[in-house]
Amino acid sequence: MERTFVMVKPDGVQRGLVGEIIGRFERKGLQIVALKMMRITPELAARHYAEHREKPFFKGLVEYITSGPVVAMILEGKDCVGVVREMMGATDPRKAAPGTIRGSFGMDIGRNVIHGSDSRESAAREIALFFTESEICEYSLNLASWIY
Ligand code: FUP
Repeated sequence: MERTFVMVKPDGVQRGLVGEIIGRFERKGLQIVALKMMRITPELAARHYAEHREKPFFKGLVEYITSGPVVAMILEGKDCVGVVREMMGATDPRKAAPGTIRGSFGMDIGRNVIHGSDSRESAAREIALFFTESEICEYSLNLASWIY
């Protein structure tokens, strides 16, 4: 079973979209195995977005992601990384397909509501950055045989 890292960004929290977004993943059939509200420090932001360090938007990205609390979670399910990416939609919300999370709720690439890992490798790295082992709950859902 695959895991991915997902985060409702500060604009999603401010706009009251946390329940809507988590609800979509739950209804889809993905299992929440870790969940917390937290404030991202500039240090954590720099590590999380290390691949973008040289990009012109990096400073604004760090200011945005540290500007208010986020809701971080680990989701589990078959092909979870790809399923979440499809549900999120394209990075630029104006280009994201209607019905996706960004396509439904966003208007600006610098305020794109949600983050989700882009590969299994990124997921493993980001899960380790944001969560300790003791924050992850292993539990079986009796629903599993109805979803798969
Ligand atoms: P994604 O994997 O869809 O979150 O997109 P990227 O890793 O390419 O970008 C990470 C974040 O940088 C995006 F969520 C938004 C921000 N970004 C910009 O602000 N401007 C850009 O031109 C590209 C990305």
